[in-house]
Amino acid sequence: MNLLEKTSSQKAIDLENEFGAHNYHPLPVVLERGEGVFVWDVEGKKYYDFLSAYSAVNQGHCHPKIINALTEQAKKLTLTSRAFHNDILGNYEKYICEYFNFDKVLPMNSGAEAVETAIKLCRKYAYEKLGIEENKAEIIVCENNFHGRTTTIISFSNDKDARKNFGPYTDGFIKIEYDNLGALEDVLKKNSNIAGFLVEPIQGEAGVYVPSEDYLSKAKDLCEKYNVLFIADEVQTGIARTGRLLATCGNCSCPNKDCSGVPDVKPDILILGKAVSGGVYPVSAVLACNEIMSVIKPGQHGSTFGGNPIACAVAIAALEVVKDEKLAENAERLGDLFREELSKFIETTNLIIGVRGKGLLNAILINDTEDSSTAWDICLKLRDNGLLAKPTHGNIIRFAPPLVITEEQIMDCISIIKNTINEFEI
Ligand code: IF1
Repeated sequence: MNLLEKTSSQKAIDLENEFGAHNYHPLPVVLERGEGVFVWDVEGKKYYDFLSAYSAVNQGHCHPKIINALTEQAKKLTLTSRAFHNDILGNYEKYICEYFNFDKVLPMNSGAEAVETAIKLCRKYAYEKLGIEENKAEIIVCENNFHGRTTTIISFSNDKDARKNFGPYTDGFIKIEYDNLGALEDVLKKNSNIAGFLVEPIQGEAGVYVPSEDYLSKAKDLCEKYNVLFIADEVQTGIARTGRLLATCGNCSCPNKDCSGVPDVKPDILILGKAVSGGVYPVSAVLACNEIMSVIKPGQHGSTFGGNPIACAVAIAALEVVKDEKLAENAERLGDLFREELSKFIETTNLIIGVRGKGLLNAILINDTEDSSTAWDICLKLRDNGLLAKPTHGNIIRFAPPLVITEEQIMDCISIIKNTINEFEI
């Protein structure tokens, strides 16, 4: 081969650089194919995927059942808009409502759209049912949250990159410390215009920050006490990722686990995205009870693609896979194993100072300053050794493989991670 000739990977990267907006800084690897827990680059090198498209591909890449649902539906009917009915939307709505034990669903496409929908729903409910004066509603959110990229959502972010020079911002949000019940009650006590509390059950972007065990149930109790809506953003934590169908899952109708003994933290509004479709198609959803959802009337909210026939067919199949393949149980069992093995390992190295997470949403904390490139450099070595992961804020590496991973595969991945870090130290 002519050494001066560029590789396929380099060509693909160059094209993105030249013609695409530079709104990302991807790991230099160009993927061409995926199957289950594996992806292949354009040169044919095989990798374990330890990001799962930010927890969208929980069911594994190109799951045959989901792809079949996609292609069969695509041959029949793709989009009607909501100006007409279609023959699958109602079936999907019934299916997802029963699956998560809610009365009603509002289908959207991206996670951010579903968060926006939840905010609009919460505000409207506050004005029409809670008696809050128009335009005065406030929603409590947490520091270091990540809920998406729209103008309103970044208005209550405290990530500089996500916010700076995108103003003016949307009013009506009060930020409190995450995992701090005192701070939550303070605001609820002092302010009579609070409409809701929007929270991630585990903060993903903040570095897989798992709150204290009773945080969510006590926060829900406080919301009930002060009559405000508890809104869970399970876009990343939902669909079996954390070892339960939902990270807020208690004594609910979880099809995978007997949840008895764990407090039920049923949100008033549940926001889902990503793995609702197994990463095959953009599908998001907002679920609530009849009373809450009834405030939205024709013409007041919608989307051209929301609830389209392909989305419905794909989501039903993707949710069936979660049940059929007992992905919540697998995530819980292999997540425990993963943290146990890595906890033992980090005793032997001073490069890693901690491992944390729940189910198969985990992270390791690198012993270096926030702005150092150590996490990035480790990810490059992991890539060379056949495992793809991405650093997140503060020198943290997130590990979130597809939930279809087997014990043998996860042990193999643990070896790759250990060897890479050992190699790195030399
Ligand atoms: C990007 C993180 C993950 C989310 C929660 C809503 C959304 C997300 C809890 C919006 C999206 C993504 C988007 C992705 C990076 C990413 C992410 F690193 F920022 F935190 F997953 F870990 N709520 N999360 O995590 O969903 O509109 O994207 O469908 O590049 O923005 P979306």
